[in-house]
Amino acid sequence: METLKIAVIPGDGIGPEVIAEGIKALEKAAQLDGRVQFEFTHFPWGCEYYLEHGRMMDEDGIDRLKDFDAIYLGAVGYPGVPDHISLWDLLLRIRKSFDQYVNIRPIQLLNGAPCPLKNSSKEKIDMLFIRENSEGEYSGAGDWLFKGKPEEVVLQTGVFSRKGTERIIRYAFETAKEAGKTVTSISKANALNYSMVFWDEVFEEVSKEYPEIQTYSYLVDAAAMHMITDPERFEVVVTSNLFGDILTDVGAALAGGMGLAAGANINPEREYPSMFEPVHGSAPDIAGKGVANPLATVWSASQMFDFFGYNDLGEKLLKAIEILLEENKVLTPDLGGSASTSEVGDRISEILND
Ligand code: GGG
Repeated sequence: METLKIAVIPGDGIGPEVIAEGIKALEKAAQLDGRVQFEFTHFPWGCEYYLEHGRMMDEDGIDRLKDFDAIYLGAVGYPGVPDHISLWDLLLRIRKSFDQYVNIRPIQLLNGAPCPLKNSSKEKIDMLFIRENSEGEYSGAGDWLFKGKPEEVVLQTGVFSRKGTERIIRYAFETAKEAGKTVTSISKANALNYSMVFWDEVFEEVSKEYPEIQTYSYLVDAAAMHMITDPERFEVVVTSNLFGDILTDVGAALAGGMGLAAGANINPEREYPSMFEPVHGSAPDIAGKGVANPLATVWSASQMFDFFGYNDLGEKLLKAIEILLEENKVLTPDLGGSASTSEVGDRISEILND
């Protein structure tokens, strides 16, 4: 039996609540199957840790995480710690240190999930967002000059390297090739006259290696509109770090809300651990109430199974989510129900058992 060592960072707010249910689902599916087992090690990193130690994680945290097969993360950010510190010192630090340059976010409307486009005949929503996850608008490069003075100027630099741009676009084409899908590139070359002109050129170049794949290109503003008016046109979508972050929240709204938005931060070369996390944040307004929706975290667990080659288990977990949604009985308040976070996790386990 294979043993996978998973570093668990529950993080802040609802993070620990949803992660507990994700672990429950991973363990149940693995136990019923018998080919794989998990060894979980918890790390108490996050905003509380920051308030005590002045940093979001141990000084040697990145070194310690190297020993794991994967990382399972809940959420980061809490009032009292500036959001840019909590994000950069934990989540983005891990993504960058481990060159997790692919952020895979499925936008898939499962049967039973609520959709604001219901009855509009435009409800076939099955997109796979491939978001560049290592540079671009999230490069961290910039400056803050003449702070507090009338001539104050702030610079935030987007960095688009040839290596970084080529590899994410190529990853999208490889994904589409395997799935027999189209590839859509989303950029903004009319306004961002260096970075996005370059992005479009690289997309054009790489697309020539895949003449059998149909391609489309949209400006990000038009894409945001089309995602709502005609979501069926999007299959595999490749876009930059910031655009991907924003558009996948639009996608989440179409496919059941943030409680159903899953994500995987992948280092495809497997030189370093990859990280699986729900897209949502720490939701301080509902933290500690036991009502957070754990399904996005369970879905991220399904992505973890896929990543390790247990695609049948990944599908089984996704199917369990769909059955639960179709039953329409054990759902958290965001989906119109009155069940608790752990009741949803328990029902997932029961469905896996059936
Ligand atoms: N689930 C992890 C989390 O707390 N994400 C919040 C967030 O703001 N993420 C930004 C990003 O994915 O770039």
